[in-house]
Amino acid sequence: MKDRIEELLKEIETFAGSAEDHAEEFRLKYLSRKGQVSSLFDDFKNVPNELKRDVGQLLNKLKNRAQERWDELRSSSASTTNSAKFNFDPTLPVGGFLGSRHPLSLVRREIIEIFGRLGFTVAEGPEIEDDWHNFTALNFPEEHPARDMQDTFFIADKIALRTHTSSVQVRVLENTKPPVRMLMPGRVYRNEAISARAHCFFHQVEGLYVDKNVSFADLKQTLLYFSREMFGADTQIRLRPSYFPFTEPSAEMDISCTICSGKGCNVCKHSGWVEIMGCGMVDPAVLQNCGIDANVYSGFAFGMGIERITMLKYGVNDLRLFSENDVRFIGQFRSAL
Ligand code: 2U9
Repeated sequence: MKDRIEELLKEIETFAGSAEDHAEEFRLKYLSRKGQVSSLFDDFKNVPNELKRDVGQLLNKLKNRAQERWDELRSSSASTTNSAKFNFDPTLPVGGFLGSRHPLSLVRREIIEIFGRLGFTVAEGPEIEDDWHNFTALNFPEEHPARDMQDTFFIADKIALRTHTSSVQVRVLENTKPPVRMLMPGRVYRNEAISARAHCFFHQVEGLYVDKNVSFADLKQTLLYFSREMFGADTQIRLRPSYFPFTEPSAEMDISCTICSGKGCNVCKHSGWVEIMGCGMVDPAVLQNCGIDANVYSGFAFGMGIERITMLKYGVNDLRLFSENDVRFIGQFRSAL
């Protein structure tokens, strides 16, 4: 019997079944109720008493080793079956679609990078704002429509989702002695019905430069530089008078149409110009509200929607695409930035 056990110990080490499922074939042959190991246990009762100790030890060794071999065969056959089933080779290098940055992130980074070359740094602030930072410090009169529930998402009395990142500029000015040269990127909220041209949230970048002797000419030159870096060296700008509570004088800035270069097309409604941002000199009352002496300092500010810049730069015609996360859309944007 000892010889038979030794033989089986060797055999199970080199077991190579012929069936597709080697582990099951092994179990049936050695470990099942009618298998060879079990039948040796049945024969054990016939072993003479003086040999029982030695044979018993050897038989237990065979049983344990057979059990181990079965486990080994089961795990190796599981991995081959899975690989074959899913045609998956985990050793292959990663390829195909690795993901991409969201177009709004790309454009936000590019805006920050361009103004960064002019010395602008980035500041961020809370999306839930109080009335002072979002409206009052910025010269919004009590009866201004933006303070209305129909335009702004109020959370509590005099607490709302910010409607612009100008509130961050107020916070910066309250806490910083000029010179201040900063960009405020961030998400803002307005109570609007969602359509191809409007959304209840969008993204802005606002800019602020406050120092002694800052002039409208500085503003104009800064925005010309930005426009040409962003849309190409041939880009022209024009400023049209406008009104904002927080700037005086105020203007809206157009660039020569990115699609037809000013010749006239559907995007520019045949005018040759498209509006990209608002701007102006910071109203002295706003500087005073923030604790800055308007007799010593002056400043300019501007604000733009990142969605609008992205739509013009990449020819996107529906605002909703930016928040749907459809990879057929966002996967088209690749950049080193
Ligand atoms: C302070 C002083 C001045 C920020 C400015 C604009 C003009 C502007 C809009 C453009 C399109 C917002 O995204 S949009 O709807 N913004 O036209 N924003 S000047 O002026 C400030 C801000 C803060 C303390």
